[in-house]
Amino acid sequence: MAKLRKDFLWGGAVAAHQLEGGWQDGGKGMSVADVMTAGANGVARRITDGVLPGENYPNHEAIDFYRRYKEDVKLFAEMGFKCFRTSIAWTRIFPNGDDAEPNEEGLQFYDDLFDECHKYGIEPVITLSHFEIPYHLVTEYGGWSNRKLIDFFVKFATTCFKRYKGKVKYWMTFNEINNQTNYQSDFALMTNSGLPKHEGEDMERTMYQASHYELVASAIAVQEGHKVDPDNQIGCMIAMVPIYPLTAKPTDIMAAEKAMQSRYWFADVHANGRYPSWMPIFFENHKYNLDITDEDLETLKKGTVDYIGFSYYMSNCIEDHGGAPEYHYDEENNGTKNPYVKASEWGWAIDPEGLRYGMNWFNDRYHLPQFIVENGFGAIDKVGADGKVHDDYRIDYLRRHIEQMKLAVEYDGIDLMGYTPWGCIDLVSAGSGQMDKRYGFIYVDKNDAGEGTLARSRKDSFDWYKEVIATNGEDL
Ligand code: P53
Repeated sequence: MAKLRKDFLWGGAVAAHQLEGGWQDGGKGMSVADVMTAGANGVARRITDGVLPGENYPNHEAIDFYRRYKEDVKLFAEMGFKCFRTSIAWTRIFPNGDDAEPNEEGLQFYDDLFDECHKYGIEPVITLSHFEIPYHLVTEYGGWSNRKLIDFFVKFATTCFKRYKGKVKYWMTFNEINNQTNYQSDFALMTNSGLPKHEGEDMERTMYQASHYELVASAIAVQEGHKVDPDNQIGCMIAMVPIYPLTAKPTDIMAAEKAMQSRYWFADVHANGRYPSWMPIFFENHKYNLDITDEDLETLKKGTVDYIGFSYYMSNCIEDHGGAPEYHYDEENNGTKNPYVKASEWGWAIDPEGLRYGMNWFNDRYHLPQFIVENGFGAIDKVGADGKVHDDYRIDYLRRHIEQMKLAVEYDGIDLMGYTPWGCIDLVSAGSGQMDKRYGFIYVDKNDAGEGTLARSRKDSFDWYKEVIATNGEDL
């Protein structure tokens, strides 16, 4: 029976904009995350027209990792982290996105952070674009609807590959690039692609165009990254939310299959280097007339990824919605409740087997190593009378997912590089902007109202995860 690799990358994951704060420090420019207000459970974040007085922007301070990272990395080391996944805020390196020269102070910050990680033998795992596009690229260029973004991104990526050569080996290009399948969502369009919604614009078409430019940019970055250092491992990052058929009715099966195609074609392009066969037909039937050149298609072929990085939180479910023969997928409205699984307070279906299913699904299609770069349980934590958070519900969620992850390795033969649970330290929720939706092993004293000392403390899950790592996943 196969086992987890000896050098399995246990760690934790975050993104720059959700924990750093210091939104104007060290020459940083404004990103799309800086114009998003705090929402609540069930209340969407608003995207404002620039930073407006009187609004609450939780990412501006976040948990002040920008100043406290040494203390935090020390706690990660205490848990035995082998790796730490974060992103490089594009706006620390190129404050406006189209600057001629990078910002030295921003580059230095990540040098210092990576040095601090290596001090403890912690390998940085870096996402280049994680929901934090320079806001200037949105207002001046229309975000990723503009082909010029390819050059800006490639310049950013190449600057990072060169600067951090020898310090960073594991990279990913675009975080959860397939979230924008939900083109009806202002949040998904803005965070993935810096696309504001315009009245009368077919946002589905715009989403396909923007995604194409991103995939071309990713393919160029992969090639550049390999040129700078052939040891670089550069992956994609896909949000794996399996979509199951509600019943065995053949049209439910077909609706689910087509929904999976609509959500995961991004991975096909990243890994196979070409569009799947249904897509040119889909574009033609919808008269999309996209800007996809022959040269682009060549680039996609040459820039395939080294591994499949993915997040896994939940599964989804669908029934035939009368869409035959195309089965056009509307992510916002086509989902249905799966009667066999319970959901979190935020309505996210808790489905550990879905993780194993997703891993098999990727493996059958791409035959590449995989890296689970996000998984976790967002919950309201209560500090006990003893001053500690007793988060047995989080331990339970993670334990059940790690069990399934191990089965995928042991029985299904999947080559798994590592596992980095999301929000290893409490941080600002991407979807809701809340602080009180927590994922961490480390508690941060700050609430939705922004009150608290920002002090860090260990939850019960901290000690549990430390043991999991120490035994390479044997002691759960
Ligand atoms: P939050 C939606 C569905 C699945 C994953 O999410 C998602 C989202 C966007 O909200 O995002 C990823 O904070 C993302 C992280 C994010 C994390 O999941 O809404 O890569 O930035 O924080 C958890 O609870």
